[in-house]
Amino acid sequence: MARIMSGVQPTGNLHIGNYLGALVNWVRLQAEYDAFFSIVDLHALTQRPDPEALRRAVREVAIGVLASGVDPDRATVFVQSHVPQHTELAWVLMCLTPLGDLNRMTQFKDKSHHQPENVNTGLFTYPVLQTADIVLYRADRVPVGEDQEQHLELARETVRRFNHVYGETFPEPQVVKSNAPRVMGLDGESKMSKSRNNEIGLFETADETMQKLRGAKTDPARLRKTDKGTPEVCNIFSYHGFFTSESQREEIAAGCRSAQLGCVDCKKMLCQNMETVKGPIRERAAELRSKPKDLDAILERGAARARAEAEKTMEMVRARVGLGVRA
Ligand code: AQP
Repeated sequence: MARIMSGVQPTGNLHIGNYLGALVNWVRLQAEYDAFFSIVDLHALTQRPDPEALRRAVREVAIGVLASGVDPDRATVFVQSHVPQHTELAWVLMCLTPLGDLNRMTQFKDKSHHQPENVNTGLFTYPVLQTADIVLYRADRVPVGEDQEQHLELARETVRRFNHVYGETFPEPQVVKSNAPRVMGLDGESKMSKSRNNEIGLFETADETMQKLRGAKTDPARLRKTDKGTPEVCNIFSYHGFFTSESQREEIAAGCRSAQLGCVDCKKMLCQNMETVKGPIRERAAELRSKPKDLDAILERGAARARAEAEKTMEMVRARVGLGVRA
């Protein structure tokens, strides 16, 4: 069975961008692949989170992954820092990665811009740790959103370099494209992000979501209810693409174009449709939250399997690069 690996950062609450862009795929792919899904807490340290908040976020993100339908009996679900081999391999790969390659990473530039007070080395070497996350499990495929494609290209380059220098060791990981590679934020300007305050939370109630939707950008040319709108340029209409049936979308588009349907009503319909997805996830999350020991056991089981696989890889890597004492 081919293998996939993917991760999610515990940097805040999961949002519908993470759900549509990543988790929906994870659930689909766990049936076809030997899947490794990680809550990548070492990556989250690049944002210097409050320790208690980080611990909480790790649990909440794990709960979100499971509540979305990832089955720990099928997939290996684990926390990155429970497998120390990630950082060991990252160091080996860092020693193979030219500075210039990392300098080109747009996410580093973007994140440095958004946290100018904390442009740390971890933020810069983040893609190398991400490469280690993938190749540690010798993954063939990696499901990611559009924002991660450049990092994946770097991972492939690193694999080629390692295999060239030390002999064929890792498969070159291929991207599995998401059906929702870039879900936009409520601002309609940047991708939905945990740290940008532009998100619809996966665990939010319908009331909380509606409150956020009220202030969300729509067709900028539609200033009054009586103005005719253009659904194709409306961010809210793009969300309908993920949550609303085709026939209702056609009705909404016609109502918007003719000014028969106002933006608030359009948002209410979206909120209702989202709730049919988010409601059951919220219920499963509440159930998981009420049994913390079960969650611990799931994550410990996942970590044990991940460590065993990671150690197999590291034994090979250490031997190839010349680490360890051997006669
Ligand atoms: N807006 C998005 N649209 C589609 N996919 C998305 N992903 C994230 N945002 C969107 C995908 O979700 C997975 C996990 O992402 P992550 O938590 O590891 O990091 P991220 O991409 O940096 O997500 P955020 O929410 O933007 O986090 P912060 O604000 O902390 O940087 C990945 O597969 C990602 O592609």
